[in-house]
Amino acid sequence: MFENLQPAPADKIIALIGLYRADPRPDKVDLGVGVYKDRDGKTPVMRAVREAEKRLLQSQDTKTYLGLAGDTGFNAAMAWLTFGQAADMTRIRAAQAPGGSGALRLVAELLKRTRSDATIWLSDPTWPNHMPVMRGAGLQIREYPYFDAASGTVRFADMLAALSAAKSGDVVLLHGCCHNPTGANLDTAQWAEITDLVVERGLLPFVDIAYQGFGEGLDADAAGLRIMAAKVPEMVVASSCSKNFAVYRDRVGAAMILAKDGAQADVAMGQMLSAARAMYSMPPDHGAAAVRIVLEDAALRADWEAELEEMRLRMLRLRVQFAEALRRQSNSDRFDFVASHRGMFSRLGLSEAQVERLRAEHGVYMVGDSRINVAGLPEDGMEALAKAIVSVLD
Ligand code: PLP
Ligand code: TYF
Repeated sequence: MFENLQPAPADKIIALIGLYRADPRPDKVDLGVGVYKDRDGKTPVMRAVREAEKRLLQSQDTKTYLGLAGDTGFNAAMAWLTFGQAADMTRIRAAQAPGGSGALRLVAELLKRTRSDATIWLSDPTWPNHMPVMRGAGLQIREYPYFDAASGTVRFADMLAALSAAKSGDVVLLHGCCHNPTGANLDTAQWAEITDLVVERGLLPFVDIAYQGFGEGLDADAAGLRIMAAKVPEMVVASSCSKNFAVYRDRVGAAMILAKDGAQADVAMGQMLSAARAMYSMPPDHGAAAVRIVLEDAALRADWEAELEEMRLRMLRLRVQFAEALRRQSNSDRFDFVASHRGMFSRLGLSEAQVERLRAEHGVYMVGDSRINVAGLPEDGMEALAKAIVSVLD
């Protein structure tokens, strides 16, 4: 039977992990996969998460099933973390999901059940997994322009114009903060404008928030989503704890629904859980239980917020240092946008051939579209890295 299969194309971001590991050069630089790293290149378990895991180990006396929505305490805490204290919780429901990716798929399945011919608009460019996840759920895909590579900024007028052509009932996927792969984000005034547009045209906003706390701070990173939630009749959200709790492999995320009223929220939640049942039944517990313990305990939560803030500030510092080194090495302001971007990523605007040369000649690894993971920038090798980058420019 399998003789009929063709090899599947590799996930280009994940493939970089193996390429980097196999490279024997001691001064190689990993700017590939979007995983936070400290100064030593390590991705440690966060202090509060480790403590929560200890408590879990001591207190957990059963591993019996929890149910399709997973840990209800986790779900409530995630709804508050995302929508904030001002939100109308009577209209919001949250279901634990296997990572942000699982949450994206779960929401997409709900959309498919709601509207079998649903079209979803993705930013061009977007995270490469958005396409297969949405297609996998059977949604039609359209794209809206998002990024101006020359200036490193959002093509907001073009984005608005494209979305003005969307049909009532179409879905618009927005990155809540820290846009992947570009690092260019909407400001709050732009979120307000998009909110007016989706209300006016009857579009459904779908916010993917995978880096809350990595850009401007925990609340600031959710500000756009919250502006929207205060005005729109309905919206859906996929949130990930992979990065901001550093629980990547434990697969922790939440799929959330804001409905017109509590009764519709309950029906939508029931359909979403029925979709979960058809895919994997129940989500994995461990990571979500640890996150719940952190969010419900004032001291652990404060420690988590403090460590997250250290990570955020480190990435900001690296951005400034890198932009300065590139300015010196290139004698130009061409890369200044790196300092004003937010989150883990920036797109440098290099060609695939230039990215390949950096890998082959300098041991510098980045995604083929010239996306860099800012957390991988070498604090003590910034000048050499900037020099290598400038050396492959035309
Ligand atoms: N959405 C975006 C934009 C991402 O970059 C990621 C990657 O981490 C995710 C969602 C979901 O990640 P995970 O499934 O690991 O939580
Ligand atoms: O974009 C990234 O690098 C992260 C991690 O299939 C990631 O979001 C990359 C690819 C993938 C899953 C996660």
